[in-house]
Amino acid sequence: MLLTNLTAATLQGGYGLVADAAILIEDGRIAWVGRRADAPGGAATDCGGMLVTPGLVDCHTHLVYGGNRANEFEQRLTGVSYAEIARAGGGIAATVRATRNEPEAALVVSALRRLDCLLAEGVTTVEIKSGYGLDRDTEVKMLAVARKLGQARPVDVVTSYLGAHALPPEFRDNRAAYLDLVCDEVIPLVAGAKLADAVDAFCEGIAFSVDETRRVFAAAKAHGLPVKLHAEQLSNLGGAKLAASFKALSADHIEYLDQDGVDAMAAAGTVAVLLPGAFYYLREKQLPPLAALRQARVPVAIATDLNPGSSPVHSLLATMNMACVLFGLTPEEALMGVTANAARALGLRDRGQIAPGMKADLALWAAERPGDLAYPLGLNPLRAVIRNGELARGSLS
Ligand code: DI6
Ligand code: FE
Repeated sequence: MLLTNLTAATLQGGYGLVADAAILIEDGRIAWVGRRADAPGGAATDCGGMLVTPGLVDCHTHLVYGGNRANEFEQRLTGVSYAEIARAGGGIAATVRATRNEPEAALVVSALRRLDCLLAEGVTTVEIKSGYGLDRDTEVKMLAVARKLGQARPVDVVTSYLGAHALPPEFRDNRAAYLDLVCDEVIPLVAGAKLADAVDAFCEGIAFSVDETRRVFAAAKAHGLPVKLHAEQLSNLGGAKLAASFKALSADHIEYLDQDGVDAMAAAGTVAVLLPGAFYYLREKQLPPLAALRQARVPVAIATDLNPGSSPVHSLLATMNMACVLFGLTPEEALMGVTANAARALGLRDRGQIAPGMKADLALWAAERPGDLAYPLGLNPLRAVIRNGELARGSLS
């Protein structure tokens, strides 16, 4: 397939713009990209001047879950805090109860509705975490649902086991026994069954300590799984530094990250994943240290964090806009954050750029320039998606 009459944002070193571009696709991969005038011959598909980018990558979601927490959104707006709701048995614990009670088929149906919102905006790779089951069987159920989503839709699903998300109520008086379950039983199981591609944890005062997280990471490494971490979201515990010491793929949230943490991430090649949706919903004030991350050349990705509590955000385009308006990213950084750097945050070196040898996952937009993607809110300029070299959505003309 030879695509012509495109403006290509290749994401090679920034936007990597090629005007009047052509792209040759062979066997599901990009075979060639460049100026149309230099393109190889053969039958061409005229794309009518559309903008083409790599397919988008949402590298941090919790989109498989049971129930609904709109009631908590209403409560918070009458002055009850996120922490008070959690102490009263709501919050993550409420979603855990609902997720345990829902059959797998029902979880697939509700998750597909959320996933379809992302796909409608050009997402071709999505990461999905467990962490709302906490017991072995419900965690396995969540990861199995995530795998099924990838068979039901034209999207690559990458999974993370997030057993260390919250302490389940049945272990209230025995934290060590819960970590035994996570490390000695569930990690070996989900690694062996290839249900999880990575292991995540929530390192925070209200969740797990640095020492507890270290134990989880050691078990992950022992079973050959890479790690990533919810770190420095509400306070600075030094989680990102620990993550970097395990060569983590990413440290996520990181509003409270300090210079020590930035330097450790830079040295380890750990990606900074910013989640402006959670910052927005929780009306946080502490901004992530963007200047220090830029200075240290830490790659920055952004993601929806789609979850029922702190970030019921179903739009990666809106997330790009929030990253610009709330965190001060440039539209170019925002686009890098949902393509090249998001792929890197998942350890995937075969996507996120339009370059020879890369997977032919492309999003085509009715837009003149790549800066148009982060600029509006609520406008979806997507016209077509190509996945593995085949048209998966929309039309090319
Ligand atoms: N950090 C978050 O913001 C979410 N999980 C996490 O570790 C919150 C998830 C929820 O409130 O359900
Ligand atoms: Fe999260």
